[in-house]
Amino acid sequence: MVYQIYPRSFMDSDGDGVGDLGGVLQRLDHLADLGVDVLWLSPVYPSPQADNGYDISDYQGIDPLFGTLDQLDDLIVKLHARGMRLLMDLVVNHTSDEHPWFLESRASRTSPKRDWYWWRPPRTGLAGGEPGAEPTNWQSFFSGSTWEYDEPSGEYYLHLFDRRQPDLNWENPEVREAVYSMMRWWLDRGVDGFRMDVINMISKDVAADGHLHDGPPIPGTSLGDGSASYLCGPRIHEFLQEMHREVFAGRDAALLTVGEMPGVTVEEARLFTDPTRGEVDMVFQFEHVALDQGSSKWDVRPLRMRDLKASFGRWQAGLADVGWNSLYWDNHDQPRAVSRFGDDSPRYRRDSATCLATLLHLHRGTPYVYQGEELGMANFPFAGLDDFSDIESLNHHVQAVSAGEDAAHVLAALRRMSRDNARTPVQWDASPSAGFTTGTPWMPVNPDHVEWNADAQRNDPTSVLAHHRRLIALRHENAVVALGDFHLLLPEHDQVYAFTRSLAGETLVVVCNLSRTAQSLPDLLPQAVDAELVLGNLPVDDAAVLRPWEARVLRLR
Ligand code: ISL
Repeated sequence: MVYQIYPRSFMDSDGDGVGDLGGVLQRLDHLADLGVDVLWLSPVYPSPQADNGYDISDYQGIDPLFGTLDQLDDLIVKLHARGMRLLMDLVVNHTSDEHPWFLESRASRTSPKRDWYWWRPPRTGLAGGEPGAEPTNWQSFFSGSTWEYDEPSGEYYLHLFDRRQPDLNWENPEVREAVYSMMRWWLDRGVDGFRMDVINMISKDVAADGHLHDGPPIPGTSLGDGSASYLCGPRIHEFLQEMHREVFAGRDAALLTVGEMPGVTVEEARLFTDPTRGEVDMVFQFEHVALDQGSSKWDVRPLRMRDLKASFGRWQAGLADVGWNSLYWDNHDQPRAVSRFGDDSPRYRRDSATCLATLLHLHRGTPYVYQGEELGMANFPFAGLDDFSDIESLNHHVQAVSAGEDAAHVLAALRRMSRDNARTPVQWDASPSAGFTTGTPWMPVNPDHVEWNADAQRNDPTSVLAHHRRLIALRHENAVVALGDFHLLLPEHDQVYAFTRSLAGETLVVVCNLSRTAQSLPDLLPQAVDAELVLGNLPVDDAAVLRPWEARVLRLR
């Protein structure tokens, strides 16, 4: 399994309130105890931190905020000594607007690096900066147009995310070679692979004359949806195959790559992860984290269990013979799973966190655990707008309120969906700063840390932490968990999520009650009633009754 560290919120070693590499080094025992195989480290490179490091100004260094290159080297050595591997975050769809490449590109229309980014003149007949003069109507992920006007040169540059994150032009072979050479440099240093940020956005659908196409209008705005022009664009497979050849070929076959791919379909994922094609090992898909959303992530809807089953079920089936799934509930961009898919009321928080974990870890694929998920960390009780820090949340608030949305309604959506929910400090102990820092934490610690923390759980066999340890060990020790075929049961049931995993004559039945209502097992799965209990999240008093949020892994006799 892969454990994700968002360094600024993991552990602070120098008291400045921001987590750092020294902090990661101090907490290696926690990772080893859990059974982590691979550590994915979110960006630690020099960055103005407009998007907490996803805006990189130097790909080959460490931001002093996080420490030094020596510490990174030390981390590689210490992880390897404990049998763990390190994945770095590769953010190459865009750079920071303070990256020297962009500064040079911006300097003049004739700069040798002008073509390293997407520069375009204003729309014909309109003056630069005038509303509607943007080269395309695309809406950016972080609100507003994807185009920023550069007064001195009279042209716009493209940014799918914030204006401080200009998109690199992958059409230019020099850009690609610069990226590959940087990747080789990290591999030569000993890192074991990359998690590739929005990697399915690097190829844009551009006409031979350089023209980019408008997208369909987005209702209620003057903007359009440009995603058809940049999600899995025309050259995406070519670029990833080239990267594979130029960077990974001939190196250790154990190197690992995972491509983050918003909007990727199962059919595309089969191509991306087919080992014979030489692209990436697995992708992060977004289908299951969009099931509780309407027109946007801020339009929160109730999740229907059968939709979740249908979605996971299709991905399991789609990548059964070719390719490989990555499995996640949480990461630094998602609200906390126990609050979102589980039940974070005091009565059911522990049970639902362990139930969700069982469900995820028993699927076929590589499970990802995001820091704090193994402790059952929950969403933050945001009081007001001042408590938010994330660029996406703040930009959305400005835009939504200025478009006339009710401020209280916008705030309510932020509370549930803001990425800040995932970014509060990891709760190590019950002390005032949760053992995260001796200073003032950059984001407030969740007040529930007095009860919910690693210290309280480490030696408690019933804890969320102990349950994660057991799930991870179960996969390590059982080939059927790692490799068995997946078969969905009860597809129409709205509370019980059940499936089998089978390999070489052995069959496990996994049954999870994702509700507060007790369920009768004989009515649902008679074959499971007298099966052998391999792992459960609650003590079983009555084999016939699945209690609220109970999960069982059973072996058919
Ligand atoms: O967070 C999201 C949900 O609203 C997505 O739009 C998210 O921005 C998208 O999944 C891409 O995420 C990645 O790239 C972003 C960065 O802000 C995210 O933290 C990163 O995971 C830009 O680099």
